[in-house]
Amino acid sequence: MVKQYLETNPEVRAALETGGAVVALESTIISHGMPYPKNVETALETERIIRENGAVPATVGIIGGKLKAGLTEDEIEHMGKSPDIAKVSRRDLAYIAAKGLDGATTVAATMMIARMAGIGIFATGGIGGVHRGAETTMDISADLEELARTDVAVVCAGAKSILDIGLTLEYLETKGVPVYGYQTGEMPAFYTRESGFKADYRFETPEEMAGILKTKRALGLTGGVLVVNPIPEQYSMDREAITAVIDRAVAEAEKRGIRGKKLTPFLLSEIKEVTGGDSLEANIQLVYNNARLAAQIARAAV
Ligand code: PSU
Ligand code: MN
Repeated sequence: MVKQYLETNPEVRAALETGGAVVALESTIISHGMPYPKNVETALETERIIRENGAVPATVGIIGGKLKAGLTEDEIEHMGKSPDIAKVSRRDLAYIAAKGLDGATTVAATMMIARMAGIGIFATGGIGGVHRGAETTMDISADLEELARTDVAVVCAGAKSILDIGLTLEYLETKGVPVYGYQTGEMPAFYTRESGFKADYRFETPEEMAGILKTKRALGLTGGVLVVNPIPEQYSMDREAITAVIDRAVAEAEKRGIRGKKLTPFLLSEIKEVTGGDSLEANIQLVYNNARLAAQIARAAV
């Protein structure tokens, strides 16, 4: 039984039972995406923003083998501070639960646990996707397959150009995952508002997006939806400068032979080193921006 492993915290459960708005959040971004203590501060502030916008936050992670929909403050601190929390995607879930271990959930695993708990909206920074050079490495994030199969709307700031954004969009199209741009017709590139690639559809208000999600449900269409929300102008980075930094990070990873689940965290930390923290600040601000939009969509959807 799923119940044996899934623990939905009382506040989240109460909101779900009374038809309230809930927004899921991931924990890989805490354990493997940002340094301590900024990671914990950011996670807690993200939860506050969701509350401020009328929804209940549910930060997802695995503690002692329990799949938690809604971590406590102490558990978030633990996720951010402990150096050896496993990065958990779909393939890792059963092992970590069976062994009673701790795990930080990626977009893929967070979508799975959100769905088990009955949460339909999830906010994060950026998704994983098709890595550059995937035509030889076959490095394609399990996040994309999860978007194909699991019925959760993911609000993000697009994808970093550590990925091949064009191929990522092609993959999503093949899998039938729509990309909706909030007040933009562009696919944003995380640190920048533009990528040169198009989103599938543009929407103007949270209510409009909630209406589309309702129609999708009424049609019995399962699978994920990607909502892309560009980083606010005042925090966006210079496209050329960040592209050069990312290119160097990708080359460095290749030189050192870094592959598999270590690749994304390595690239993120390289970028942070080179930009001296500017990229971290941009990352934090775009997460807040996504949390706000996700809470507004969740409220309009109930
Ligand atoms: N991209 C980011 N920041 C992140 C991640 C991706 O800009 O923190 C994390 C997310 O948790 C995402 C995961 O689900 O990395 C993807 O890892 P991989 O490429 O190994 O599937
Ligand atoms: Mn990968």
